[in-house]
Amino acid sequence: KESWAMMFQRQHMDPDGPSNDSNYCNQMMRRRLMTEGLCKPVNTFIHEPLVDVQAICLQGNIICKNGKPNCHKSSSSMKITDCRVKSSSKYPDCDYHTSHKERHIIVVCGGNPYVPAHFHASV
Ligand code: T3P
Repeated sequence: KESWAMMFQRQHMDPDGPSNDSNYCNQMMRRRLMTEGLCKPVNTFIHEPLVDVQAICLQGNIICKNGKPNCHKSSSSMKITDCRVKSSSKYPDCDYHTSHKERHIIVVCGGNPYVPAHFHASV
């Protein structure tokens, strides 16, 4: 079974990316299996080394939007790509806007070892 940690890596890690074309999200959302059953509406890919993203779990502990205390904000800004489904998109032809950004990211950490399990937000 896929663990939360493995699922986070599948859905959110692309350290060697992005390829600089506007089709990035259409390709990656399909390749990473987020267009099965529905088009996942919003998803962020992180273009930084895995160790640097895992290290966020040791940084700034903050309260998540749901009131839980296990959110962590990166001390540096990170290269990310936000994928957001277009309003004209019709499943199974999932069609996404691609936007490259540099932001601090907030992840939810869990488990032992204590590693990223969910993407929370970028700020
Ligand atoms: P997951 O829990 O699989 O990481 O918030 C619901 C989902 O949307 C959650 O998926 C995280 C994802 N999401 C992003 O990937 N980027 C964002 O900026 C936001 C707000 C949500």
